[in-house]
Amino acid sequence: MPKLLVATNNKGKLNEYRSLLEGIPFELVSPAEERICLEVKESGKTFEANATLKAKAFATVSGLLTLADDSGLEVDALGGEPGVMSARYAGEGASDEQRINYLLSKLKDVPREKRTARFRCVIAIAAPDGKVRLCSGECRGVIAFEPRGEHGFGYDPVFYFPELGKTMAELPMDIKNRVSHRGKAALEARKILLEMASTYDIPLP
Ligand code: ITT
Repeated sequence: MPKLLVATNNKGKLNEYRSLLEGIPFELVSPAEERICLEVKESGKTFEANATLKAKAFATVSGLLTLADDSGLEVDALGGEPGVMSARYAGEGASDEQRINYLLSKLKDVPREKRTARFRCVIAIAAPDGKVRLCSGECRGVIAFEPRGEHGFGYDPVFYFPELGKTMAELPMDIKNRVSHRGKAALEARKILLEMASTYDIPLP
């Protein structure tokens, strides 16, 4: 099977993609497994631009078909912040806990009905020849007043789904993958990858 490099340094994302892309006719490999150590400067202003930057950079270095995602949280009461700054919201090197505390402090006077937010995910699939395909997904929720749950990563403990009565971090990974921004984007990515596999002459599942 040809390899697909899942170009992320975020272990939470990598685990989710291993489950989300199960059964596709590519061998999923990580940068660590390919001995690639690369930090791409995310200088774009949009998720699309940054996903493309990451996927292209890793595809060039590895020579492999590469999938990267740029994702994050957009909070309505903060005019869409942290957006593309989600990973760096409380400064470089901050922990998930510090980012959550920073977000909660910014929202401390915001009442429940104004705490609406969405997670967005843009996936870029880049071939070593420079061609890129994009797909995206989003999910809506409310920012909770305090963290709850142990699953997932990032802002999951404060991203609350009113219709499920749970935060994203209270959902086991298979349920998160059914409702999440990444899960929705990955459904599209799966279609694109199956299409690409047919051009590699691989038997489809
Ligand atoms: P890579 O660039 O190496 O993939 P990263 O963590 O820096 O890893 P991003 O630049 O896309 O990835 O930043 C996304 C940030 O948005 C991530 O660090 C989380 O803080 C947040 N985020 C994205 N998806 C999330 C999810 O499913 N659950 C919780 N937080 C998420």
